Amino acid sequence: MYYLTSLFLVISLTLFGQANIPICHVPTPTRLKQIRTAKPKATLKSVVGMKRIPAGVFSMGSHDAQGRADEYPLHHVHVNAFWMDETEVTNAAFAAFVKATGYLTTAEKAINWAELAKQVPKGTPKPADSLLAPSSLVFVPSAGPVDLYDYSQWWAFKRGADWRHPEGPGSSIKGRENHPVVHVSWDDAAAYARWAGKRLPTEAEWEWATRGGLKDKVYPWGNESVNNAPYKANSFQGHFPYEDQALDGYKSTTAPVKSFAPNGFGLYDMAGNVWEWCSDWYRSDYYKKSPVINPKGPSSSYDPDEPGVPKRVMRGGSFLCHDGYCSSYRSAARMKSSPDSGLQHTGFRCVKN
Ligand SMILES: [Ca+2]
Repeated sequence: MYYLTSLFLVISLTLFGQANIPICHVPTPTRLKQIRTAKPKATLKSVVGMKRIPAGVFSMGSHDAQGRADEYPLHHVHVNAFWMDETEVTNAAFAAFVKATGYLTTAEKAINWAELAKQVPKGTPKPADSLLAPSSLVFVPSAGPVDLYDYSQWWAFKRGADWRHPEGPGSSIKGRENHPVVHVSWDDAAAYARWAGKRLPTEAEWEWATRGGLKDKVYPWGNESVNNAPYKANSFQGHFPYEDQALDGYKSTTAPVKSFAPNGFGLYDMAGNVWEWCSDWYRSDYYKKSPVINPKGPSSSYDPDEPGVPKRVMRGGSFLCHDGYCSSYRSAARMKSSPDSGLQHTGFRCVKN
């Protein structure tokens, strides 16, 4: 049985409950397939703003009981050397891409009902056109404590929300040129990467890079709690999802890139700030059969939470990650979403050989 692939559907069609999904896998609702029209082209070849990540062997996966089921078994992986963006792709950089190509992001296009109909139960009536208008998912804090199994309590599918309008109509990225771009789908991120003469990192490259040369540590900075000052990442302090105390200086929103100290490889914001897309398809059991040398992910996706929805990997957690809720700024933490989903806390960075 297919699960709905977006909060939009959860709200508008009221077809499914999420009661059996583990809390830690809840926070990233997905968006439905869109028509892909942009034709970006590679124009940039520079490694300016990138760090050389050395080749190495490391233990990939969780080293302790904090890990979720898909982070096991721990397995050794060799990764070749590569270049990686030292920061998440910023609004300014993404604007240059859009200016050069005329690219239209997934969130800026109306939902295609013919595509959507393939993923919902037969006989589902077509929603009103107004509900298929360009939209994206925006975080809205709840008024108080809520059922943490039900992400519709803090995610709203908002018409007009996109990378230029992170909180929806009326908001803008003016003054936030140096913040990571958000509301980008995997398709958008891959299009940017091609244009820039780069690519998205594999999941193995991403985890090797975030560890920054440290061996078997929980976070990119070591094992010290994310809640110990000085703060090491833009995350969520207080009571999720209704009271962000913003002790790190950024309340339920992005921080400018480089606001926190880099890891041992000179990479900023590998933990927190925004989720980062990887090139791999997501499979919950991939670590049981992963190749040892430069794994590139499975040939197809399988997420037991939503078996009918192909998904790509995301890493690093976001400004909405809370120590008691998902703690996905851990180096081993995995997340997944459909390639046509972009949210207010979803961005990316690129690599090249
Ligand atoms: Ca914060």
